[in-house]
Amino acid sequence: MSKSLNTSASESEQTVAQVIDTIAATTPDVRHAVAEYRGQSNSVNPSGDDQLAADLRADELFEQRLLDIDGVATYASEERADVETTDGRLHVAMDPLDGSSNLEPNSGMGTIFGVYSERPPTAGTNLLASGFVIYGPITSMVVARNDQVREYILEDGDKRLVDDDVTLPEEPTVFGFGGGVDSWTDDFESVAEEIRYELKLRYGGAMVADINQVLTYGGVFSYPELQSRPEGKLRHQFEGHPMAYIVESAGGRSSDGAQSLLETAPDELHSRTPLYLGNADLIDRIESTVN
Ligand code: AFP
Repeated sequence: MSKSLNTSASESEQTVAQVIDTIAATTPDVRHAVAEYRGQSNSVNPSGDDQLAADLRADELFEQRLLDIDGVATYASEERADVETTDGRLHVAMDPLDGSSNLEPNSGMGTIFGVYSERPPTAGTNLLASGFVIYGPITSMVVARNDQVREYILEDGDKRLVDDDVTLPEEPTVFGFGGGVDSWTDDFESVAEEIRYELKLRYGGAMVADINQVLTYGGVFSYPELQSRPEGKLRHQFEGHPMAYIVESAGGRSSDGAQSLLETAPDELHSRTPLYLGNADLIDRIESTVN
């Protein structure tokens, strides 16, 4: 590798590390926002979902702090229509508060992020790192980078490593399927019915928590193609890609129903995609049924 390529690779690595540390350091303020900004904002996000005041506050906090990092060129978020730009090399795409409809019942929610080498909308193959935070009984963070998945406990925004090699258990135990039986296609319903008898249901309404169940116990999470909505519900760039990168780095598989989600690119910044994530055998099985 030439010297300048070496330098740019190490600068990118440094920026990725700064992004991860900045997101960790912002989590105490996001937790505070979750408690303080519980009401509706009277606005909708670019995908048409109602925005809570906490969604907007979390988005504002991450935008300000991430764009302050020298190497970050753009900030894209589920909560804003356009990509915010400044000078830099890398690009961050986020769901600042995933599962915010869990705020009212005081259930789990989180933050999802991806760091890309190209400006979004872009393919999952351009991810350099991704991760999520869970604001549960404790605050934890899972980060995938350089083919390795690590889990941290966050204390006052500082990371404490608890697992330096998160790997999907070989024997799957849990499943979580979004959308509802009445909305599923016949193909998905048939394979879901089989899996229902093999695994234990875990579905919490926040992808962060449901994916962490799969990483912990093995299994499958899906928000599939729906009869009335072939594109499913979840956002390709903000939720699909980062989670696909984590699950694949942990030894599992991702699919949009036909191929790895990472091989795909959203048509537009806020496009949605059906998604299937988890142990490879289960994803192979679902893919061969729905495709
Ligand atoms: P909210 O952020 O609007 O609560 O949506 C959460 C989410 O995008 C994802 O985290 C969940 O897996 C999924 O939607 C839950 O959708 P359902 O409410 O349709 O089950």
